[in-house]
Amino acid sequence: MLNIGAIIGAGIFVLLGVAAAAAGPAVILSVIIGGFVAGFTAFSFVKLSSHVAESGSQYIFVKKMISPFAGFITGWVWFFENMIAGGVLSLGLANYVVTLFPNIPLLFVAAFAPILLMIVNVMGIKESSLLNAFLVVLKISVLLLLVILAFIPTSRLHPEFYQPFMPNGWEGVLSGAALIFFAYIGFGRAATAAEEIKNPEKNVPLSIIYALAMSIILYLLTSIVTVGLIGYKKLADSSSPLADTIKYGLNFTWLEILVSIAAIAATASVLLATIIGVSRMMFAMSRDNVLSNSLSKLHPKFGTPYLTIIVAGVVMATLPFLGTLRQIASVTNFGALFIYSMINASAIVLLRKKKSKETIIPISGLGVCLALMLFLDWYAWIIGIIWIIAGVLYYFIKRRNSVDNFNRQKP
Ligand code: ALA
Repeated sequence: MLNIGAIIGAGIFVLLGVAAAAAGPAVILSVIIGGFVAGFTAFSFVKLSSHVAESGSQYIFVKKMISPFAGFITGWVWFFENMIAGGVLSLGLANYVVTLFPNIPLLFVAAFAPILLMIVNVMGIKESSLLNAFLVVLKISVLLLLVILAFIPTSRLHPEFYQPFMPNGWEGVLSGAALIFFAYIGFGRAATAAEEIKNPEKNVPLSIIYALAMSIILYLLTSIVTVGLIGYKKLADSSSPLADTIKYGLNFTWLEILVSIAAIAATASVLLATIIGVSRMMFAMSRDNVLSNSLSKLHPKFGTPYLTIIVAGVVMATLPFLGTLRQIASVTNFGALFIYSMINASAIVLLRKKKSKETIIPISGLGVCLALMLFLDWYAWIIGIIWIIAGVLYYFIKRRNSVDNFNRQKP
């Protein structure tokens, strides 16, 4: 539930439109390519999480397999990616709230949502997991309903909407894949809470495989159906593409409302899982003393790392004011693909140590992650690289200071 909660969200409910604008009807291929890249990385996650069962996942994996410095940079980019993803999710959520209630200001909702979920989260993971489970069931059911109703009583898909299939060629398809990749981010989320999961060596890998397989299938069906119902141009023009698919393609008002509710639930559940993930990762890193120690303080009543949760919520609430959906999503995906490259590199180290023939899989994973990054918008690269440089500086300054302190304390 935690993994699916973290996967199905703004990607399919909102960014499908942005990706369709880039790829045309071939957004269907973009969805497959994105799933393929995620699948390779999921293999590496599975190998690593059955080897290391400690909360903090990406950061811990890279730290143990490559070096503490590489681990730190991975964790550093991970915050960045997840906080910015929080901005995409808040904006996506707000788009659907505005579909239902056109009088409420979009940015108000986008800022309010992370703050509300931050409060739920400070109150403890138990309450959050229950809410998450409910939201997960709702979003899956609605996506399935949309797919089923497109065929019942007879198919309502328009074959002409699939032609021309690739109006912007392969470059469009790959840019679409680089954008829709957002829809797959989060499949490793259970690994960030490994210490809170029973029998993590077995259950974390299983959860990654099930959650990713389910989302690939659901996304594929949804993209085929939405393109066939309203055509890619309408999808591209929409900031709430699934609600518009129903409005123009199926014309069931009740389902349009239900999809909007599910989209709000989906983006909220991913946002919730993102805040949980960010706070647990910050906790793991500050416990290791690579981030300020005060961040790992637990709340006296709820026992949650409340300071890290509050930082995450406040940053996410500010982002929707700073960029468009496509811009924030591209920057998020830069971070995600960077981290997944590091994960694949860590799996290469692990499998080489074991002299396993499977090493070729993470090698291919690393290749496809880097290749997909080339199709991201240029500003995503600039912002991402600036963040990485800031991380490198922070790491060495903090290390120098602690060496100085250590020398001063020596008699
Ligand atoms: N995969 C997540 C989403 O689509 C981040 O919302």
